[in-house]
Amino acid sequence: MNIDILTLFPEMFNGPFNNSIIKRAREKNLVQIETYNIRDFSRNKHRTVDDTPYGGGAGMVMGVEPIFEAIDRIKDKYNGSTARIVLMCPQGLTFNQTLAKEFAQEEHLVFICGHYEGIDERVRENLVTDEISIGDFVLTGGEIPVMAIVDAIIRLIPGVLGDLASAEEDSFYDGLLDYPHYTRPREYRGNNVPEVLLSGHHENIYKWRKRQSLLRTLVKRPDLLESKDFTTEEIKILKEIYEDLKKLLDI
Ligand code: 4G0
Repeated sequence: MNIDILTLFPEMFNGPFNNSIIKRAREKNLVQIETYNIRDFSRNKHRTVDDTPYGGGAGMVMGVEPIFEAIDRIKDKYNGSTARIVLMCPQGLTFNQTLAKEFAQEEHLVFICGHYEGIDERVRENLVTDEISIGDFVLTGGEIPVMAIVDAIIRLIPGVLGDLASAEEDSFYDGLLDYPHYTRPREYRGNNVPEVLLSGHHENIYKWRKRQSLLRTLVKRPDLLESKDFTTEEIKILKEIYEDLKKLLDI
């Protein structure tokens, strides 16, 4: 996969994209990431990329020319790429794992990191295919959202995580929260590891984990269950949870 990022601060990406799993994915050529400094596409003497808004008002607006020319450069490089062009902004569609999976199927993605109070509307009208947000809050720029989204996408590219890890994840908690994890020691300051995990009984362990995932999701994020397709096994465990609760609450 090719990922191109338009930003005023390319150095910001050095840390996140040159460490750990993303670093390894790049070394293995599973993903090529390139940053472009929007300022390099400014044609004026002071290399500015923003200007005062038509119609007046406070603040500055990111201009059209540098962004169009940067996109031209990228399209040339891939000789007329049909890449999705994603603008990071708080008004966008909220990013989630479903979108991460969708983007992970693409061969080429372009991200535009906006700044200032706004961006000339003609960028949206002519270039942008997707407006994406990472949540209902405002940051100083789109860089940190791009880091988060690119990380979420890259870990889904085949070969980036261990095949075992990714396959397990897909089947086990599709739309559920993770179950609790423990490692040695089996007792720490009076806190014990659940007995079932020490039993070596794989079927019981599997069922305990599934139940924990379902319980956690029910308690912490019930909204996730509304759009989930339950397996027959999950429905069985949910009914057991329901019966246990009835007994507990005497109803
Ligand atoms: C306001 C994304 C702010 C408008 C970007 C960009 C938060 C997010 C910014 C724009 C951001 C998020 C119109 C490009 C930059 N803050 N929640 N700040 N435009 O994902």
